[in-house]
Amino acid sequence: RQQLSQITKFSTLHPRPEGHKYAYGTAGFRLLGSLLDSVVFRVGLLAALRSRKLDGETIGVMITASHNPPDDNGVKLIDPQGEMLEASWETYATMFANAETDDELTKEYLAVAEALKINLDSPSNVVFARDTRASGPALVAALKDGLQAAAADYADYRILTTPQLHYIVKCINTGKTVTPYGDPSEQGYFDKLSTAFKIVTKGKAKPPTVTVDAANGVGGPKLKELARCIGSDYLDINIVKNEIDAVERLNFQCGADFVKTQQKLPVGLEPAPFELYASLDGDADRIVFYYVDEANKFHLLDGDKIASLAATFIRDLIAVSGVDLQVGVVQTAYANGSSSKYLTDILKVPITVTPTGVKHLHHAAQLFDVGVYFEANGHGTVLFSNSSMKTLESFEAQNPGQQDAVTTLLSLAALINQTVGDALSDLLLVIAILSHKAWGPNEWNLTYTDLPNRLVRVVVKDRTAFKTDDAERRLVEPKGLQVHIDALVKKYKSGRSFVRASGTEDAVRVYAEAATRLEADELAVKVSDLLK
Ligand code: NG1
Ligand code: ZN
Repeated sequence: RQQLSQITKFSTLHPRPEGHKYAYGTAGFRLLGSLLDSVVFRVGLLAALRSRKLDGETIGVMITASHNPPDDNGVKLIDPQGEMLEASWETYATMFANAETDDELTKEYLAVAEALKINLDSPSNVVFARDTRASGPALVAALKDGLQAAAADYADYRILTTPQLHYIVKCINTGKTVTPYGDPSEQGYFDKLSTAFKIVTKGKAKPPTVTVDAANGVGGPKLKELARCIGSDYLDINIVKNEIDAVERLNFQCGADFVKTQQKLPVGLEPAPFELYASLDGDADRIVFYYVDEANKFHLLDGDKIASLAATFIRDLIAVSGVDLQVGVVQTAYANGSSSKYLTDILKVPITVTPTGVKHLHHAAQLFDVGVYFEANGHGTVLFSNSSMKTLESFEAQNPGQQDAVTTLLSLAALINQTVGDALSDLLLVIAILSHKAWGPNEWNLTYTDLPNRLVRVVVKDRTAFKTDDAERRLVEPKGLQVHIDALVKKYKSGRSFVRASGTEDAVRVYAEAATRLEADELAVKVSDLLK
């Protein structure tokens, strides 16, 4: 068939580097940009097949390496409702990427089509975008070759944040339904968020200026445009680390990952006490907040703090409105113990704990009427179920107070990117809540005090030997190790520690928390020593 010979022909232009083993992990394929040409070409083929399997629904392909260094790049697929690629297809992605020859690749393409009864002559639609990395344009060219070889129709959305592309994919696929998600364009995204933000903050004092570290990535110019759409009467944003042309500075000594893992300010930032600061990552799907006090001490407001702020606010609005809906929070083992305790004991909000990886959190959050999920590193969002939306839309308020609360809830559902964690949407959400509460970062931080914690990366001979259960909180293999961890943890007040294999790096991670900084560090070191 013509398509198959095209694939073999185009594939010769994108040879697979010898000896490299690829794997589609929790963040798609991610490695040095120079090793990705053949992978991205092959992802193009897979995206075309995926769309055909779903009757021509539009699939997204995002080229980014998020918080990783500038020379890295990556590629991941977005399913029709803006979710991550369905897990069973990750295997095909890995298989295509590792095919040894052009012929083998073509055979696998045909084999997948046959196994899944995909008609190769049926329509196929794909949209794609990339972040600001230097290797992006060449990888886009490889992707286009893949899409062309597989005879897919495609649209190039050029430079976007990851969550913007998720939004656009969902808009396209819901465009002809009774509940379209929005206009499938970047302007549509800005309009939806800015309109919602203005409704949510209507009648409240103008929020104080927020300084945002954009990690020298795509989030900077996009946030600038979003703020312009909102207007300076409603919002003041000061963007720093916004040199997208200095490609080598992407995520360098700044950005959400740096601030969260180093637990310190972006290099060069000179903060004023008690003012609000935030850092985005390289593709603007993560955000953390922070401030310094009068003694210049740094205080981090991470994903756990965002989750509890959002859960409290939404729970209170639901109570005022009189609507019968339940808010739940989804966390991972990395959530600070104090945050879990605060949610359970003080807020009385139910918590689900899932393994690391956004798709697990997202699915668990879908089981609540309103599900708030955040990884401690600042990736997360809030999901309103379809039935909650219907309940809110048809609710007949008995008084203006109830009406106000319902209007705010509905506007929050529009302000929050429901497809995936979105730093720009989360930024507006936090600002809106703080302005409702007339809080600064210090008041927000005082809701509970984080236990000191330490995350250590340990390189081991074989990380696959580390198997866990109980949402990664307990080791089942290597056998016997968990008993020793338990014995250590018992010696520390408020001690907690767990060990798991990283899904994105060849290492295991040790997390420890305890009542004091000294003890948390000591526990982390002692548990790490058990692994040697
Ligand atoms: P791994 O490498 O599996 O720990 C890291 C982050 C996750 C998530 C993924 C995807 C930590 C401890 N882990 O996973 O939260 O963001 O990368 O990028 O931060
Ligand atoms: Zn990211």
